[in-house]
Amino acid sequence: MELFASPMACSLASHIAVIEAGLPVKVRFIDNKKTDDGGDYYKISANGYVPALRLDDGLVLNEGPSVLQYLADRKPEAGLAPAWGTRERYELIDALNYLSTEVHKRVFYNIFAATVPAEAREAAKAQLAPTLDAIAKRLGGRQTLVGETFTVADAYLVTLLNWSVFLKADLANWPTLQAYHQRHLKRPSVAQAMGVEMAERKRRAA
Ligand SMILES: N[C@@H](CCC(=O)N[C@@H](CS)C(=O)NCC(=O)O)C(=O)O
Repeated sequence: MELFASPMACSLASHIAVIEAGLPVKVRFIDNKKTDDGGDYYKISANGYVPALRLDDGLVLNEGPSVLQYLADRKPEAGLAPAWGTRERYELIDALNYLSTEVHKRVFYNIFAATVPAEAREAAKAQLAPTLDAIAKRLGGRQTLVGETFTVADAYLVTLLNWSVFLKADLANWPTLQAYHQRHLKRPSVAQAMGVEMAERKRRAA
């Protein structure tokens, strides 16, 4: 399997999941819609976005929630997703879809994407604090977003909280989110994936 990713983009969540699950997945960074061997990334992802997980049979999954759940289901013993059919599995799907649509696309995408008109960007920036309020409410007093242990929803939320910090949102205003973020930054899989991705960013900036 191959995971196509961009350093510190939303694909970081899938990179964390790969490490957590200990799966034989090659992580390949794309740059300017080119793969690491100079290939046209649009031939892999029709939309040109990451993450994309190419399975050994050639099927490409290109949406964060499906990539994350596929990886989790390849290694059930890693506990990255509750079993299918359980109440908790639907909580996980709910959390992933919420993060992907309401948080990632509706807020962060509109802040970061160069093609978004200034007015829409300002509107999205104004949504950041209320969105962090909503996430803090969803997390409540728990240590993880779904159930009692780390799941792929946490891998996704850490990624989004990284962006909040990058945008200078002071997480001290959301103490439970700040504590959650700091705790998860120390998780070995998160530290490892972020170390690799930050090094790739540095290499590109040099
Ligand atoms: N619907 C996709 C969206 C993924 C997405 O927006 N990826 C961003 C990086 S965080 C990307 O590749 N953007 C580049 C582009 O859209 O050209 C998902 O939920 O995974």
